[in-house]
Amino acid sequence: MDVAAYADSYAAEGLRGDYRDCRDDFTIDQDYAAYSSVDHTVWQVLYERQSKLAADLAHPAFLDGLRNLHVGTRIPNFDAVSDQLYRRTGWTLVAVPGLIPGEAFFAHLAARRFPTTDWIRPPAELDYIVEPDLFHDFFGHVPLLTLPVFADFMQLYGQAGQAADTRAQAEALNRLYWYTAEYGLIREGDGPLKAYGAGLMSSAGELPHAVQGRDAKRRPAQFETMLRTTADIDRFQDVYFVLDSFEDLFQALHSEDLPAKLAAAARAPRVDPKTL
Ligand code: HBI
Ligand code: FE
Repeated sequence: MDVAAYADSYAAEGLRGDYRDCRDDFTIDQDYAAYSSVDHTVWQVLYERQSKLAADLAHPAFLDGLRNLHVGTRIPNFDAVSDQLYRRTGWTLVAVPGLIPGEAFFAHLAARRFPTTDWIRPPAELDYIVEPDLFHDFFGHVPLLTLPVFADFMQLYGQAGQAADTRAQAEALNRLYWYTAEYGLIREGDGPLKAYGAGLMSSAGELPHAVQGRDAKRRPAQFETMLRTTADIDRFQDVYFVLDSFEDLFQALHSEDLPAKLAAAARAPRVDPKTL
């Protein structure tokens, strides 16, 4: 889809982001000087709140990433972070005005580029925002890209998206992404339960709920089930899937029978998370 057509359709939904200056791959330049002091303060408030929560609830690799990328109390400069990230796992950040078409998104991931929204939410939406903003994309997704096995999984995800034969298969991949990269939990061996999904990392309420909530439903991460399980995007998840290891996630997409599994999942009936 070309940028102008997408910008018109997307803007029509009333979501933010200025797509007029996008390059053909939907990237823009991060205009660091354009951030206001309010923008930096919103980042600082969210960063300090979520880092405190993440200290106990996030997988250690997320915390290492946050530290190693020197993520701090001002909005990060994407190019500076890309230099660091590239040295670790070959990933770089590209600025985008917001959600971009799946095809462009998959292509960036397949090339180890993470599309990162360039605007941050206003104070009035501090606690909840419908679409991903800079805080969700950066604080939620970027730190774990310093973990080689997860960085490799994210590239495989992009490649799988590019190879998907049908829309139904791409939608099955979206569901997998949702229950892993966005809302995934992990328990390695007899270690503690930890969160790694970006939607959890960037949410003050859902992070403790998913990891410690007695009423949260948790199930072992089963690849085919995650491909088929639907999700409600605007409330806490009905189910959280728990990985045994990041290696399992990588292997799920690395297997040569992935196309057959995707085709089967796309044909199979959807699974209602309430029935799990
Ligand atoms: N665009 N910028 C951006 N960020 C996303 O996370 C994103 C997207 N477009 C599509 C999308 N995610 C999902 O549909 C992917 O599973 C493809
Ligand atoms: Fe996300």
